[in-house]
Order: sequence, then C-alpha cells, then structure tokens
Amino acid sequence: MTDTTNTIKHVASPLARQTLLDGELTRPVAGVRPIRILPWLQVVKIGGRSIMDRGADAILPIVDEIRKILPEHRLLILTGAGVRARHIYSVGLDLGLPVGSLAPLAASEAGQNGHILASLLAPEGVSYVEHSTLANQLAIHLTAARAVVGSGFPPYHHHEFPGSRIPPHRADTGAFLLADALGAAGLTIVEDVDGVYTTDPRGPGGETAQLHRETNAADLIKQQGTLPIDRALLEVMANARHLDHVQVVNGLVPGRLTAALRGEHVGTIIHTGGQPA
Ligand code: GWN
Ligand code: ATP
Repeated sequence: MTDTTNTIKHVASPLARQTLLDGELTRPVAGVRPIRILPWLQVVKIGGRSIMDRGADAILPIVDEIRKILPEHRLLILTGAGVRARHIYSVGLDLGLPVGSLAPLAASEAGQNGHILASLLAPEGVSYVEHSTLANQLAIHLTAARAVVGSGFPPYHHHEFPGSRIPPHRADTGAFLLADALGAAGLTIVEDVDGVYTTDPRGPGGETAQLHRETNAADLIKQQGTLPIDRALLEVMANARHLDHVQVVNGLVPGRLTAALRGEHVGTIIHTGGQPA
C-alpha cells in the first residue's frame, strides 16, 4: 500500500469516521447556522389556477403592480401550475402513472406560466430562468435585472415522495424551499382569496368561513379539509432555517401584493416552526 492511498483513506474531517445518522456526533459540525445567500431577495409565488388561468383580467394588473414595485425590491417570481396540470393528472392517473412521472408533467405547466409572465415583464429586463440557473446563477441575473421569473415546482421528478398519487411538493412548497435555502427576506404567496380561511370560502358552507389573520404551520396542519396552499408546505415550514413566516395575499385586489412586499399585514401570515438564524 502506498502513502497516497493512506492519505486518501485518512482524509482529515470531523465527520470522516462517524455515521451521519447520529445527531449527537454530527451536531457540533452540522449545527452551525447556515448563511443567508441572498438576504435582500423577495420571493413571490403567483398561483397557477388562482391567477394565471384567469388570463388577462387577473394577470395584467399583477404585471402592472410588479412593474411599479421593481425599483423597491429585487424579486424572484415563481409560478404555479393550473388547469392543464389538473388535466394531465387526471389523464395520467387514469393510465396508472406513478407520482414521479406525474410531477414533471405538471411542473412543465408551472414553467409555461412563468414564460408567459416573463414575456410580459421583458420590457423591464425580466427573463424566465431555468431551474439550474435558479440553483446556481441567481445572483448574477439579479445583478443585471431587478427580477427574474422561474417555475415554482421543485425539480423532484422521479424523486417525488410516494404516498399521495398527486405530487405533494408543488409550487408553494418549491417556492418555500428555494426562499428558505437562499435566506431570502420574505415569501409572498399570491392567490385569489384574502388568505387562509377555516374552510374553503368558495366551497359548500363557505359563508361560515373565517379568515385566519395570523396562524402558524403547526396549527394549520391540524385544520381538516382543504387549504389554498400545498399541505407539504406546512411540513417543510417546520424545519425552516431562515424564514420566520410567509404571507398569503389576494392578487385580485390591487395593491395587496405591493403592501405585503412593504411589510404590511394584508392577508394571512403563517409563522413557520423553524428557528430562524
Ligand atoms: O422547460 O417551462 O427546468 O426551468 O420539472 O424538468 O418537467 O426542465 O423535464 O432547466 O430542468 O417545462 O425539461 O421540464 O417548466 O422543470 O427548464 O423552458 O428537465 O427553462 O430544462 O427541473 O422550464 O422545465 O418542468 O422548470 O417546472 O427548458 Mo419548463 Mo419545469 Mo425550461 Mo424548467 Mo420539468 Mo429545465 Mo426542469 Mo425538464
Ligand atoms: P396552483 O399554483 O397550484 O395552481 P393556486 O395557488 O393557484 O394553485 P389553488 O390551488 O386554486 O391555488 O387554491 C386557491 C383556492 O383554494 C381558492 O380559490 C379557494 O377557493 C380554495 N380554498 C380551499 N380551501 C381553502 C381555505 N381553507 N382557505 C382559503 N381558500 C381555500
């Protein structure tokens, strides 16, 4: 055996000889607070079904609002998937496709919606950027432009978690994962309702629905019935490293997104369960 082999085998690292499964052993190394990569970034998730599917009536006022707020904020705008994803889910489920095959099919609609939004904001220097750019080159793009648009879906593809037949990690979850990993200043989720209610305000019995002005992920996860956000988002929020809260706002009411980005309480604030750095 040569010296070189010995050196490789005995590479100096505090984790070299440990199982990574033992928290007691990894904590001294892995317990360090992560840095905020883009602390000035505001992330905005635009609903696929709730906003983009409504066409010009809903999209153009939002585009106008984003255009006006660009001098104040640097934005990462992430879009969700809407009715075309719901259709592809029903076709795929009927054919027995696994969840990991359905995820990228639906995700491509989130991308389509992003391309639409970016085209409308192009005169402001805004472009659609692909997932790999979101992961690695956001800083340079946001140095050249005040905002970029991307797909909110996380690129889980065949790594999507089994359990539900519908991919559980959709654009709300993807937007949160990215915002928290980047250490962004905030995440605003834009919907077609004033926030999260005790029950669907548009569903049967909707007249009894009460708006949660402020809640937290642990309480909301216990609420039975439907939500306007991915349930997986609430699970992910429990382990947040940077974001203390997100705000869900009504994008059909002019000025709500602008107010939320200015730090005003105009929708539902959901506190994460994390221990922000
Ligand atoms: O295609 O609109 O990124 O940013 O989940 O994968 O299904 O891809 O399978 O960088 O990698 O359709 O081609 O498509 O929306 O996701 O993209 O234009 O490999 O820039 O090539 O992680 O955009 O696309 O759909 O986001 O959400 O080429 Mo699209 Mo999406 Mo583009 Mo992306 Mo998926 Mo890539 Mo990807 Mo695929
Ligand atoms: P995507 O981006 O995945 O297409 P979206 O963000 O556009 O999704 P929807 O999934 O359509 O939004 O969710 C918004 C809808 O959720 C609202 O129009 C409302 O009717 C419904 N909803 C269901 N349950 C609730 C609830 N508890 N509170 C508020 N809205 C609810």
